[in-house]
Amino acid sequence: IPSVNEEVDFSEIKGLQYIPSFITRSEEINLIGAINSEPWLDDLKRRVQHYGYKYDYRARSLNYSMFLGNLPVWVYPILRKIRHRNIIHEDADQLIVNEYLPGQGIANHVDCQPCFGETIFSLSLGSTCVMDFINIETKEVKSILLEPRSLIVMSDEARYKWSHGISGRKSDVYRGKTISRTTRISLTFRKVI
Ligand code: AKG
Repeated sequence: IPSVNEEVDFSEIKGLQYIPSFITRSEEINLIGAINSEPWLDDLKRRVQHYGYKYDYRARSLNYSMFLGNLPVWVYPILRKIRHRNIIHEDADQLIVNEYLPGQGIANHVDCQPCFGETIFSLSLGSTCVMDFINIETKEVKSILLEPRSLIVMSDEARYKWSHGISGRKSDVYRGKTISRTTRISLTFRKVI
């Protein structure tokens, strides 16, 4: 299936890589099933699950990162695929699972620089959504459509010079088309340093 993003020149954001159809539909269904059989936390505006090292943002010190246990076995095939496909990565030891209902989003942010390694990757399941990248200096905005089963890799300038976020909307307009959102689950992998 051709990806709508194929024409987007990702070199405009150095270090941004977008891989459509990174997993198959059946892998996606199995992952959603595994995630939904784990307990969700309601401590943010959306439901989340934390695995590996959980960083305590309020304490702002790595002494306060808590080891919650190993990453769950159901993500091992994804981590293996990332290694085998030679995607720039560090071995992730932290996973955040975010669930976005239509209308929910995440504020634009740059992932904490001294806390996490140089590469962050995020796998999308369920719904499409538009992710906005904002250049910290120039304020230039670039938006890309994240499709279900795609993987986005942020390193270099994409990691440090651009913030990323998702507006809390029920639908997105992308290339002149309105695309309704359904429930989206993302898996964001990072290395705690
Ligand atoms: C985060 O958890 O810091 C994210 O940026 C999540 C991004 C996503 O949902 O793909």
